[in-house]
Amino acid sequence: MALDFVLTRRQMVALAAAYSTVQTVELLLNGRSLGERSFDRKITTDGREYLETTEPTGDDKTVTGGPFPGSYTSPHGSAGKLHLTWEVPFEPGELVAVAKRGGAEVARDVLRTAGEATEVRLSREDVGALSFVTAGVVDPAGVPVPSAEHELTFTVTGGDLLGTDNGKQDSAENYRSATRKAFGGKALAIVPSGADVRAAMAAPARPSQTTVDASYSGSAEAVPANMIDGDPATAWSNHYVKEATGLLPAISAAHARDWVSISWPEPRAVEAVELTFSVDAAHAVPASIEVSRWDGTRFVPVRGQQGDPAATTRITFEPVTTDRLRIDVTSAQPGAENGFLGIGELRV
Ligand SMILES: [Ca+2]
Repeated sequence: MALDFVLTRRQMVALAAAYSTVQTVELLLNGRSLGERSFDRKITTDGREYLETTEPTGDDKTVTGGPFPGSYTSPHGSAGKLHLTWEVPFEPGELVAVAKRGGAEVARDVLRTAGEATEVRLSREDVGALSFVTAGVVDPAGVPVPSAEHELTFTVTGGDLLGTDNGKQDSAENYRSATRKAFGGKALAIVPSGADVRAAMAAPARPSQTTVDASYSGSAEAVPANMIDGDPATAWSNHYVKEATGLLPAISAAHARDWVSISWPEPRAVEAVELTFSVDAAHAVPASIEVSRWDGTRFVPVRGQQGDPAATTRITFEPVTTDRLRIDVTSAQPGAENGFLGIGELRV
């Protein structure tokens, strides 16, 4: 029995996936049931039973016939997924998956919203002459912080450090260095079994100037920095066009929502943001704008927000003292080719 989650957290909507060898799983968010989902029982071509949902997956355009055109065909002409999914509006707290057989719980897995990264916890697995020591960044309650990218430094006594890694495929860090950035909140040190390992976490560098970020950028030319370069002609944008491949058709479908954020080196009082949105064949003014401030642990919506979405708009709110704001924007035409969002300038 194995149960796990994949959580794509985009602050507002989480996609929870449960992988299970049990047919039925119930998902609960802060104690509220989000419903049960079940696999169907299917048979492989060599006669063995396995679990799969029955639904179009849209992952193979070369399939033009049968009951699920456009989807990879599983044995005996069906299609489906090997995991169960729920789309969950984001709220901080606890997400629990309960696997059930005949209505009785047989396994559960829990994901909790992490707070501020404050310490490193080590776990080790001995394999023959080697120890694989995993360093995990956690919050004060011990909850893993999957977004942590702190630099970790390993100190080894009673043996030599043999190597470090973090699972990031495009990392250019040296595998023999004692210092490694966390990826997904984790890094790994390999040492001779019996060696003692400690790990220290460097505080993330405070930005020395105003910085900006975004949940997603559609291309290398449309980066968040374009929002604060003083040039209205350059913009951050979530517009993308995925070229067609052998299996998948070209895709250019606007996200339902994205966010941008802005941070300063020191907290300051703010009471308004000014935004200029891109309006052209691909971009439209957003359907909604929501401003949140960082309270030291999480983003919370500002109070008294006023101002309607427009090509150039000023959003005001009750004054707050903060070092970070986030602006959530939703598309007026989600899924369409002309519902993308672009911000030329963001002024606070
Ligand atoms: Ca600009």
